[in-house]
Amino acid sequence: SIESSIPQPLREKWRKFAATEFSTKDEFQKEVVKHVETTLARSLYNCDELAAYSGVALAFRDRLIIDWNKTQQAQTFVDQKRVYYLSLEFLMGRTLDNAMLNHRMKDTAVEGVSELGFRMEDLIEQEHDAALGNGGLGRLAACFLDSLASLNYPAWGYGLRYRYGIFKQEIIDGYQVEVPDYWLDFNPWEFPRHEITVDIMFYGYVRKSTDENGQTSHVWEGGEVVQAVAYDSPIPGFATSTTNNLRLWSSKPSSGEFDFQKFNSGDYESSVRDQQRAETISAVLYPNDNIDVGKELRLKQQYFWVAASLYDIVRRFKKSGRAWSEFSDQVSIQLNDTHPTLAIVELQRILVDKEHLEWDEAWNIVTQTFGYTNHTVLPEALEKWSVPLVQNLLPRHLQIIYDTNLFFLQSVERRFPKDRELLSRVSIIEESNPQVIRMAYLAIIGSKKVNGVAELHSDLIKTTIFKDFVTIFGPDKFTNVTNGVTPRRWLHQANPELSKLIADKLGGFTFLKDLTLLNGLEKYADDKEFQKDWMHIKFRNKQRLAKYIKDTTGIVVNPSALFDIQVKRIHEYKRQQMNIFGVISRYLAIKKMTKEEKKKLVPRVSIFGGKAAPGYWMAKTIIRLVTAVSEVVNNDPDVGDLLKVVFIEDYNVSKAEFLCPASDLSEHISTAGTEASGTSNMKFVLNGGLIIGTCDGANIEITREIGEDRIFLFGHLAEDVDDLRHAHRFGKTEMDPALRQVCDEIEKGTFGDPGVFSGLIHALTDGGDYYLVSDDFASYLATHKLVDEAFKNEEAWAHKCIMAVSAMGFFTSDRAILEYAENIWNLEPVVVA
Ligand code: T68
Repeated sequence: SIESSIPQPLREKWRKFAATEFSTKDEFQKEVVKHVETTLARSLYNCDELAAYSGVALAFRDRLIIDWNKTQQAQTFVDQKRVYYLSLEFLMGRTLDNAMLNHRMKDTAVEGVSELGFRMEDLIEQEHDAALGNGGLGRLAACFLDSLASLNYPAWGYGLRYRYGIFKQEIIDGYQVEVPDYWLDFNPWEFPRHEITVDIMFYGYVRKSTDENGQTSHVWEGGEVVQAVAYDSPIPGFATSTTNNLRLWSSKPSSGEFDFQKFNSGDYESSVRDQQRAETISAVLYPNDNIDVGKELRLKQQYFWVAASLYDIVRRFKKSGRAWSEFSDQVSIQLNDTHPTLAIVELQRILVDKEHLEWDEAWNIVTQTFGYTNHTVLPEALEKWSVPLVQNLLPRHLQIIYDTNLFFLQSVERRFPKDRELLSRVSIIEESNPQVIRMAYLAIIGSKKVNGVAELHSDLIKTTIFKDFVTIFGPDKFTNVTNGVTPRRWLHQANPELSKLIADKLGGFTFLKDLTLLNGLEKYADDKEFQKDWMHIKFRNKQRLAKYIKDTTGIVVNPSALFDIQVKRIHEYKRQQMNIFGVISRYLAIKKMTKEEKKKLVPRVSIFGGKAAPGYWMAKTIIRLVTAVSEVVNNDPDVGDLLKVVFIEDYNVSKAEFLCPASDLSEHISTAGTEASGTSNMKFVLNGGLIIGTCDGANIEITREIGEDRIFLFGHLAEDVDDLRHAHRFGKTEMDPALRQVCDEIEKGTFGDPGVFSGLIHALTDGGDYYLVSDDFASYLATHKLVDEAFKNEEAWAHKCIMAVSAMGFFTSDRAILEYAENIWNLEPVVVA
């Protein structure tokens, strides 16, 4: 039974006056006006768009809360297994539009708002993106939360409540400039739970203590204590009452720590310094994607978040009164990459040091509870923490890691006697100077299952970086769950017209919950009327983007041109440099064309967007080259409409929502074997665009589903990469001639001071062309020619796009979550009445 503070006889009153959800336009409007007038203390005389947005958001928030309370009560009551998704990043974007759509109330709200004197599009724009993530990994976590709720799974997300999310990007004189993203001014979607706090310790020392029975245990004490405060956000499912919880932790000085003695005795400054030191922990998201920097504050963030979350999870489990042996029947914890790996150590510490279980019994529970998802094979991204750093910050955890390693290596030694090489290869501790802890190895050893995020990637981790662990644990511990994206946000919300057109053909919006139903579109792929409607929607989405480009950059682009988009974090492995080199090559070709030749050319708009990590000099240089090329090309009268180059400032989730529907072609062109999955490839195809891409990540499975004729693949295969790199290292290669021309042009100063770009050129030559731009360049250009040819035939193009969308059912995050639930978590849904 659920505990209640209200005695039984008095509960009737509560039930009689229980909050109810608005369901008509009138009721909605009444709620909005009430919130504007009371919650916000405004009136019809001073209600601007922000106030109107706030009123609408608060009205929907009330609906969310009612469902949220119901869900939490129902889930507690049935007391089934829950999954906890631990992620340092949740890239949620905006909430209002998603809440309206998931509650199937947007049409009502649009009309209601319009009668109150506002346009819903304008109100939606008032909301700040919740940008607590870098890129794919953080957005995946957000899509998974949407699917978990939509499929009625009892699930909580746990993360950090950063005061500053990913920085805002400004482009000044062609260069990226970072501006802090303070997003908490007005955030109606979060609920501070000041009563839910956890004290977290750092530093200190470990003391052995012996009790009256002669049992020894470890006591960690004498450290500095920081308090974690919970902030909760409701996560509504689509067309269901299930509303799950995202709990983010914020740091503040623990009540004992903020020193009132100092404060009163005049040492005000140092008392404020203590406060700031505590608050620093959750102050800012590290802005790096696919790179490990190893800073102490990052380690503090990780432990702070993991310890608070585990305390919370264990507290909830203990309330159920079950035996420890049932823990992993009630709890699954998924580790989103290695960032939360300390959770493995922390649970072992709680069970052994606090709950006094035997080591082996505790370790059994731990290894039945965790699952680890790997998102990268790039060596520079694999987390390693320096032993002295951990020794100082988390002395007891280091002991547990050493013991874990010892027991693990002993078991390996028993099974593979005398293979000293193997032991040193799989040791959690790398014998470098200083020694470092290989977090991925710890995550594998402490988890029940390990998964990659696309087939190729899951194969690669088994045959390269984690090969030895497949030998040791057997192949069944390693599995694949190909990523997916939520079709609610990435089709229905981002592209309402296309969603409606599809629903008209398929007889309703059920496809949003069972995306395989899209295959019902196949039979309309040849239908000329349907093709026309389809392409018309694409055109309108391109017009909207053209207007945005004009308004924000002044560049005028022709919406009939082929829109070629590459938007994602800027990284050498993603090869935006190859894209811009290709653009330069096209520019040089146009400069040489006759009038007649120009007439036959398909006009193009090359659109780039994405953030560079602030310390990633090469990535910043790539941005500078794109902006430099755009200045030259866009102003060259020889070129006119045939080629425009645009850099979209500050790419984020809400911009992705209008970019994905507006592409004819998008670029997913990483060096084979480097992009674990990619998820924007899925979003672009789902919105009726084609892709040009390498045989990498999920591109391979997309090809398998939609068919080779509906994707433009090029370049070398992952299996060739080692040999090609080897050839470069030993100087056995010549640069591709077209690429040579591009480099010459840059070096001539056509795009401004060539010194600025020397790093990029250098990477291709003396740098050994690690990302194989030269090797893939000819095939890249040839494939772009095929794209141009294909685009000339509008009907054939429309046919390809429709056929591709009809085969995208596999790439919903619902399918991914079902696979996790069945193969990894053993989780059952809970239906809320
Ligand atoms: C991405 N990883 C993969 N990492 O690159 C992408 N890294 O292929 C995949 O589709 C996606 O994960 C989802 O699986 C990232 O986004 C990071 O952002 C990151 C953040 C911190 C440290 C390291």
